[in-house]
Amino acid sequence: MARQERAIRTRRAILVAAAQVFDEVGYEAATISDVLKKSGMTKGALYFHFTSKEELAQAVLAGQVDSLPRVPDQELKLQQSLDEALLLAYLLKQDTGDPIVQGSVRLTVDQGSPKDHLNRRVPMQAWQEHTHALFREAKAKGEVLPHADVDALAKLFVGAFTGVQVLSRIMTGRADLAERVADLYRHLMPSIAVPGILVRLDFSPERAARVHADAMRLRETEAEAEAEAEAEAE
Ligand code: XVR
Repeated sequence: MARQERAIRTRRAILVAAAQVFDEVGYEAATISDVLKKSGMTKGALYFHFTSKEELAQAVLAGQVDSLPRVPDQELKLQQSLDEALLLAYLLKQDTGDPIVQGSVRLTVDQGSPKDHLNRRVPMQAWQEHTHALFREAKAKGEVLPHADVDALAKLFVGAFTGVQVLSRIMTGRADLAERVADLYRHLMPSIAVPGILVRLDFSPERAARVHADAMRLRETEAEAEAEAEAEAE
């Protein structure tokens, strides 16, 4: 294995372990030695990639949006946006979910203290931009009501998602998150979608597991294609 590839894997293993530790005990209580224990890496390897707990947390936060698998493209961009929300809900679920996503979201929504110097705006900014871009695409395709302000709506959706996520975690340990997210979209979409598109959207919470399975399959196919291209290049 090329040295560079090994370094990328080591860095990723450390980040996964850090996200798990942050999710379990929160930022304040987490220690580098917890991360070392969980990752099985050496101190030297960790400090080669990250110089402090703060840097680890910032890297986990920065990777929040990019660490998510892509959902399959949909003809309706508003359905694709709904699918992304359902996928995120699924990945946040305690047992079936993804530890990096859970850990980074905990870091994001924990209020923390100004002394921790964590920049929680980084992932939220990325979500706003990502959601805005998808809404803009939907608008260009004629899915969106002409007077709708897609920038304001993107911010509203990110804020509302965060709100139902926190509430669902408190009330049910996120067991009902997919349902809450489906409800959210059912109620907000009429402010964005033109009527002809609205009736074609699938809001069922059961869709979350299907979107997740499809996204994982897509990720595997892409990884295989990448490995093949690499083998050919050698
Ligand atoms: O932007 C998002 C979607 O487009 C749905 C609206 C999700 C934003 C999630 C923000 C994240 C940070 C804390 O979730 C939290 O609870 C996919």
